[in-house]
Amino acid sequence: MHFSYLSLIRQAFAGNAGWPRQWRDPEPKPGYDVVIIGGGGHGLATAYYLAAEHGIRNVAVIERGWIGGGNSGRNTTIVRSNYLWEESEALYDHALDIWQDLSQVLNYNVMYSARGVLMLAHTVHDVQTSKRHIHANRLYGIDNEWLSPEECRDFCPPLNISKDIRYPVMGGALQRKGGVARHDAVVWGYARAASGLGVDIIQNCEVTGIRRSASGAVEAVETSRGAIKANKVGIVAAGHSSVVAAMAGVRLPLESYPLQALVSEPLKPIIPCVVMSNTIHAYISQSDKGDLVIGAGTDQYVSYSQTGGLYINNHTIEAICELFPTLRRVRMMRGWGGIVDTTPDRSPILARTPVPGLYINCGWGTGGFKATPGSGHAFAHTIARDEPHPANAAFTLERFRDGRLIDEAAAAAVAH
Ligand code: FAD
Ligand code: PYC
Repeated sequence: MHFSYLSLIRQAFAGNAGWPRQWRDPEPKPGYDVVIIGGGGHGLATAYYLAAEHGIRNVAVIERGWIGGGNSGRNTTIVRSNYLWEESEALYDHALDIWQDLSQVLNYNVMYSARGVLMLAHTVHDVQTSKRHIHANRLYGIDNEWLSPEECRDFCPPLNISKDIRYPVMGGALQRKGGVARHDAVVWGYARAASGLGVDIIQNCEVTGIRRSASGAVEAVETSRGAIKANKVGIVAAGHSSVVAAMAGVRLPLESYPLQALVSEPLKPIIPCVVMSNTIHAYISQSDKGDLVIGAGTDQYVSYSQTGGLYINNHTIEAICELFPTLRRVRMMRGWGGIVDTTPDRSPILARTPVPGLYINCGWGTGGFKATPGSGHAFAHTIARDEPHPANAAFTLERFRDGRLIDEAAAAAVAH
């Protein structure tokens, strides 16, 4: 991509053959050192760190639609690192460290805002698991603290803590360093910085096959714009990872589910932080434009539909109105779905595969946005050196064979 003031408009018309030459996506070269399949935040961050930190600039990011058109541009932008197990704490905190000065590093305002993530507890079980998380996080040096119902209300004044609602608030776990960032800015920031270092970003180009040599190693990708040779290939195609990996004969333990979100009309500032509730399946924050950004749990059934079931949004809105009665008359403007791929232990796979030269970054399920910088950083290391970075060493494919699972179902914070 070549970026200019009109980049926003051009992204909306990513089939840009009619645009002046300097605005068009590059034609794919016959071959690259590394081809990244998928132009979401994780794929673009990987390309950026390959170029910026490993000096590997002969890189292409192949995107079948437009960059950021997948989950990266569809999520509710929540950033936090309050996961349960040390392996995850290391990975998500690695990302949180990078978020701190990402805007300066990319010279692009990604609007990271550490306004605090408050995860509510509504049952005795919630209280116990939240406190377990808090203790585990503090032992690891991650900030997380328990708030009483009144302290929750003081932190987020519109929150209803009355005792007569269906699931009264019994307290909450607050990670002050958590917050939000602007999802499309993250994509554009990484894309512009990678492009500036020589990475080719090729939109409207679908990968349809992965070719292997007689020795079994990866040698090329087949695309809707012809074959492109590649010494190494990284699959970063959330929601469709298993379909793409199958092109190289690799089976992945993934299921794909729709996950939905919706936004309201813009309002004056009213929700000062992020509030999440796994028990009643809803989470909310307010964007800097003023829209309330609301998300749901996953659909009950596997599907590739980017709409999702209507009942999910009704249920979510009911839950939000119970927690925030003052929002009852707010109008919702838009809703959408994304396809998330989930592993059996709800932790990602970020690793080499049994196919030489083929690497996989997938399985982030409902929670990969927050990981974008850390994931790209660690995945670039894995591809460049053919060995994992310490932050992703445990997130192998083999853990499902060996039973070394990293069970984060409770920490996913979104109902599955
Ligand atoms: P994507 O952005 O989906 O990029 C993958 C790309 O691969 C796509 O652009 C796709 O077009 C491309 N692709 C697929 N197949 C091919 C092919 N054959 N050839 C070429 N390209 C291909 N996470 C959080 O941490 N916090 C949140 O608040 C949060 N909220 C969410 C809310 C919703 C509604 C959804 C759907 C997800 C949410 N997530 C959240 C999860 C998060 O969005 C994802 O984990 C993350 O964005 C994944 O990024 P990615 O770059 O891997 O994938
Ligand atoms: O992982 O924090 C998260 C999240 C929020 C909404 C969807 N995922």
